[in-house]
Amino acid sequence: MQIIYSPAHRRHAVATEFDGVKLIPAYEVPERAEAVLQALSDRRLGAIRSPEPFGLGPVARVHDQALIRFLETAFAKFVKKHGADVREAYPSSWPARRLRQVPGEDIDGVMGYFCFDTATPLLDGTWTAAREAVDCALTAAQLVDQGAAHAFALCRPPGHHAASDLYGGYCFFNNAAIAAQWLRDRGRRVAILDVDYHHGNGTQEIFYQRADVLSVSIHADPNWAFPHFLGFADERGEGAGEGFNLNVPLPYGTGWDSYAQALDTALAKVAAFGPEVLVLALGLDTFGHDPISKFRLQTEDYLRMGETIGKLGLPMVVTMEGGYALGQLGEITANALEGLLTP
Ligand code: Q9C
Ligand code: ZN
Repeated sequence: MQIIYSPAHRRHAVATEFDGVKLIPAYEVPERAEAVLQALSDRRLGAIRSPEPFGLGPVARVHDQALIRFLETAFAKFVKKHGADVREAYPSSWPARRLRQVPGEDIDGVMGYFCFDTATPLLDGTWTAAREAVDCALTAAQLVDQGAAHAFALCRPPGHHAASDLYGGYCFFNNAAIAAQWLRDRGRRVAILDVDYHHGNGTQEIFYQRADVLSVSIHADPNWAFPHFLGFADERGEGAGEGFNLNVPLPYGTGWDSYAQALDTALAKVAAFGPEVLVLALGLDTFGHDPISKFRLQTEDYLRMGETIGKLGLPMVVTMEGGYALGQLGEITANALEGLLTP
């Protein structure tokens, strides 16, 4: 399995201390990708290569031009307004219920318009890092399009919370959706399976009205988990897309036995769709020791998860999504990929 990695992800790094004082903990940190790279290389899971540049064309197939332009220019505008010592740009207010849904012209209004949470700062290097993460996903898609059985895009920042014109949940561009659309544009029949602990709200929104891409997500029930406002079981797609979205929300404390049942349900839906390629949005935050999550999967369970998904026998583009247990993230990612490769 080829592994696509770019060191550009390091350009997106939030400050963890200020004047020697520790700040509130950051979770989506560069050490994540480095830990995964190290484990995949130690376990000899495949050759590690750099992404090819695909430009913004494939990004614009999924994201609105306004969001793309915003992400390219927002940090500079924020610094211009708030001062050169600012390192992280966050929104300060949002067009919530009963407010007008217009971005306006002030950067603070525009931030709130495009961003849906307080966990996703824009930094000086975010644009570069996010673009390279997309290129990793597209390079993986191209390898699979050219006949590879599997390719793993070590994307950072992750992508599945990013919708056509919204970013958040540590995500800027939806790497998996962009890869899926790129494959569609080459005539491939594509399904997306998202096993990140959090609902893939961005991916769902992007394909919600379409019957040509199946979107399936297994995740913590939004009644008590992020992203809170999407990911319920009754969201099944709309219009032509009715029946082409499946959400499998799971209870607090879910362990492997119930997870395995949910996975069977999800895989049956994927198999019935009859895809030629599966895009697997691989989040590793279902792990029992993940610092922000409440499922109880164990280290060995990822071998079984990989094996179960691998049994579909489909070519697979795998994108890295969440997973924050730095000490074990490399091992569980390697387990999932090794499981996928098990015949
Ligand atoms: N106490 C992904 O896994 N909320 N995103 C964090 C921490 C945001 C997760 C709350 C979670 C975003 C890709
Ligand atoms: Zn997640």
